[in-house]
Amino acid sequence: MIVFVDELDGEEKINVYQAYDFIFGSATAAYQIEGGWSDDGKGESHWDRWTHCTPSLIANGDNADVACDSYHNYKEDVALLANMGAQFYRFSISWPRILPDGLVHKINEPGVQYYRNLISELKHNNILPFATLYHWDLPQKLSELGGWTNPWILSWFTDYARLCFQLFGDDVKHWMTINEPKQVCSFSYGIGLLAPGVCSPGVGEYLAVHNVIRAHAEVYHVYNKEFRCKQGGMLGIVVDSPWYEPEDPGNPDDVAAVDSKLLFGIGIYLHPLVFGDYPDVVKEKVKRRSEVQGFQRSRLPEFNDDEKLKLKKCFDFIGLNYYTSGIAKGDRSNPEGKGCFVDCEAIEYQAHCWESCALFWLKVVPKGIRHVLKWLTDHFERPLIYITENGYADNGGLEDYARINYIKRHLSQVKDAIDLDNCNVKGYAYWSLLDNFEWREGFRPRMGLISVDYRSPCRRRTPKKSAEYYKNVISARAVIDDQ
Ligand code: PSG
Repeated sequence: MIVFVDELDGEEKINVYQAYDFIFGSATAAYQIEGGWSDDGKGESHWDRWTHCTPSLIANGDNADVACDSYHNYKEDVALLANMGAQFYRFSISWPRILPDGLVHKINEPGVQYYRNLISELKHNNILPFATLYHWDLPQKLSELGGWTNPWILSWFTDYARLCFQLFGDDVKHWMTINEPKQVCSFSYGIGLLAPGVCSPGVGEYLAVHNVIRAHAEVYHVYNKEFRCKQGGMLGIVVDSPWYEPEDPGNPDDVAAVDSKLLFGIGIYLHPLVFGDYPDVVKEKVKRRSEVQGFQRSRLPEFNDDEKLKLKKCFDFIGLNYYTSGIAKGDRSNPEGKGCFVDCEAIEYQAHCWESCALFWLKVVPKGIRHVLKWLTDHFERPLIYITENGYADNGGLEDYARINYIKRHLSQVKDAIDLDNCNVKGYAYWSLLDNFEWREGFRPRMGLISVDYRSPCRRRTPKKSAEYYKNVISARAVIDDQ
């Protein structure tokens, strides 16, 4: 049994926000659970458009029009969280539910009310709300204008964020701007596998990167200037990455490939937000390759001097989503670039011997979470980190012992990262509270602690064995081995 100690006591336990030194919770995202896709004046998101217009790109032709119907069942969701003893709930706010066409001139009051209700329900149950502003459901109208590749997104996103702080900031003390910029930039605008499906590797991809970073920074400064004093919360960004093992640890090219993968996947966002500019390795590689390809200048845009100053130290915490690991191999034989991260001069694959599950890309490699935490700690001045996602997919069923095993093994690596590597990790959210719409994979992979019956009109929820296990972990504040 490994215990997560509660270091604060006595006087310091002033209110629920400070009561725990390490908190346990669970996570979801609006599009994946809410449903009510056009209810009460909600606007269309680019995921609504993508699933409706190209169902052939989604497993089974699924869409999230109804999903878990959390738009109507949020009270039950909160009751299930409360029953597990969850200390925080990471959910996301749907931008088009609040602003149907993405802009602040038209606010959808029922959408606002939905989040007010959800947040007050959480509050009544002593569960901290952790709100993500952008978990991929961009208003369709803004998507048509280029979405994250249009620099105007800086003001669109900032206006939306400011509104959320005004509306919910008295109760929400943990804000996350963008979920997984790597998926947003490299998948949505690079290889085109997520909505809106733009295929522009190394071009549109970097425009999105540049805008995501600057938009996050704008929002951080708005929070600092207008809200921090009176609301006293924190604001972070959520990154995701596998850990990578070098194919041949004795080959310097493979060892460098590990760093290159991590720099293109997360360093490209976090390095500017800590030090004010892209990592040198990233700038050099993109410049060299752009020149070889006949571009007059690097495909990676540059920050001007004002921006460089403004970007430095631009978050209070990092959210880390960790699921799996890969093997990296140096590869310069790819001058045109293909696949994800066209310029990183490395390829990746997964080992056959790693335990697999119901999602093809998710192999179970628990020690990777400790390595990523250590990498973040070493590269970004020992940041405060919350694990904002970590989870396992199966094909359904309530006796989910493989999920229990996954949680147990990852949590004990997190504990080692804290105790042995001096990482500043303060919380863990299991992905996901509920079985939900798993993007391109539709409803087939089941990742919830709670099972959802999609055939029942009310989307009946039933806790799995893992929910019981997690409840015991939370109450013992310990990784329990005997289950
Ligand atoms: C995250 C990490 C990887 C792939 C996909 C994601 N990876 O390491 O290869 S997406 C992420 C997302 C959430 C998903 C969940 C499971 O934030 O919405 O449902 O992971 O795919």
